[in-house]
Amino acid sequence: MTTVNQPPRIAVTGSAGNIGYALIFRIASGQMTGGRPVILHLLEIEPMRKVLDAVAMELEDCAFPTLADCVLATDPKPGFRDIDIALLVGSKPRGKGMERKDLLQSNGEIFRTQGRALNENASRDVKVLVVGNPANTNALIASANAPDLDARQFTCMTRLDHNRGVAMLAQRLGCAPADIRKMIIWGNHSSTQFPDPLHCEAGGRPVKADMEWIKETFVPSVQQRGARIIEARGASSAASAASAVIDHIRSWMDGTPPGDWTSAGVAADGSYGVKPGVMFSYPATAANGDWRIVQDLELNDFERSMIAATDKELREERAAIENLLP
Ligand code: NAX
Repeated sequence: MTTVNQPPRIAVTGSAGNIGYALIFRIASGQMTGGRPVILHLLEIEPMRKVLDAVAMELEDCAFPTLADCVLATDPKPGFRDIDIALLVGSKPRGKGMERKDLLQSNGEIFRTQGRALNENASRDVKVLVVGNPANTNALIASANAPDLDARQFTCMTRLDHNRGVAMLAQRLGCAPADIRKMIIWGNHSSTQFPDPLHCEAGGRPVKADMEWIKETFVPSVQQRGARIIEARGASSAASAASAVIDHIRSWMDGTPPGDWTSAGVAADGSYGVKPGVMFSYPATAANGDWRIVQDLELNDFERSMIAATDKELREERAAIENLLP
């Protein structure tokens, strides 16, 4: 296990991929750790080994004073040894003619293997963020296959969706993103997610709800933003996803600011009528390295129906991978 004086060990799977390439240089330069040194564990699959070697060469060439060491691995067992933070980004893209349930199965198997490897090899305090899609269900699988780790150590990423919501609302109101507080992404990181601006404040004042704009423009725009990027760029979001990974981990480690929360996919605990058994994105605060779901928000019928729809999809995903849960 890493001791207090040693740099944290941060593992990134899919290090040679699109998001990996946008992420690891930022981590190596200290942006995830507030300028403190880090040890990177870069994981890939064997066919990508040469590309991974090239990424490692580029890292060397940056001569970052904050990069204390770099470990390369294609096997998660040695790759996850003593790690403090696991960023599970790598997964398979949806192939031609592949059904969503086939993708759930084949990616689920990756996360079962990685959950077991984390259970056996990672630091007992490891913090896990699943980015690879379907992120919520992959996080559920990894957590379920790591019985010696607490389910609270596993999260999935909806921070990119959260940031997209903040940016769009700020644009609509003509203010800066930093003026917006209390955005919420509920549910699955998929097109059923519910970006909810109904509790937002701008410059410390509640934002007046324009239900028509929220229903017709805001919600579908946030839900479809990833697809729009793919359409325009010919590849999925990478730099903004990497930025959201940094934001999620910094919130988790450093805590969320007073008077605000963020969105994070955590194990459902019955809050807001979502029964345990899925990883669900909630409004959440972080303190002392632990997430807490924001309680007692008043929800209207529209919010309740949107939350129920995304919950339903997560139950269906769970049913499709039940065989991967011990
Ligand atoms: P890429 O296909 O560019 O990279 C994925 C990398 O993962 C590849 O290099 C691949 O070799 C590697 N990989 C596959 N299986 C692995 C394994 N078992 N161990 C280690 N590495 C493995 O995809 P990229 O654009 O980087 O996206 C990565 C994942 O993030 C995708 O599943 C994508 O859908 C998901 N996203 C999730 C987001 C979120 O907000 N949760 C937003 C961005 C992104 O769409």
